[in-house]
Amino acid sequence: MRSDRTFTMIKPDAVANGHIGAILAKINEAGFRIAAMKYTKISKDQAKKFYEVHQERPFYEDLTDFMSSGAIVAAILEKENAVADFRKLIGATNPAEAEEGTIRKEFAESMSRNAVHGSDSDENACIEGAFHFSGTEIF
Ligand code: IDP
Repeated sequence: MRSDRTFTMIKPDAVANGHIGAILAKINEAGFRIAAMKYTKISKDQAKKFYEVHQERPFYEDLTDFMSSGAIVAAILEKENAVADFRKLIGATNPAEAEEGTIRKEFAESMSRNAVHGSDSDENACIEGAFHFSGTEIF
């Protein structure tokens, strides 16, 4: 299992609010290389599959409605220690608890509309990357 890749999505709130460029700048400044990227939209069924692990949680319907409500940017990012370093860069799930300088502190609207996704393990980074990209789309 490689540890130098993570998977991210710029979520519909941040896209609609015009933050794609600023968020990508922060990602680049933090030393991540973009290995794959697409501007896309996921269906409700794809969102349900992607967030399957949360299916028993009370926010599952709202989360999957939201994630399928508008365009997103999906990307695979490369850097040593990618998963942990990217989680640090995005900050806590709840932007009210996110540290200064993190992406969620700066761009998230709320706990549910929190601007970005970042994989939580090397295994999930691999699964989530494969959810959006085929081998020939990763450079
Ligand atoms: P993470 O994105 O920081 O890893 P997770 O616990 O994996 O957080 O939750 C996935 C996503 O579900 C969060 O990013 C957020 O959009 C949403 N979410 C998590 N907990 C809540 C909640 O208590 N209320 C509403 N939405 C939530």
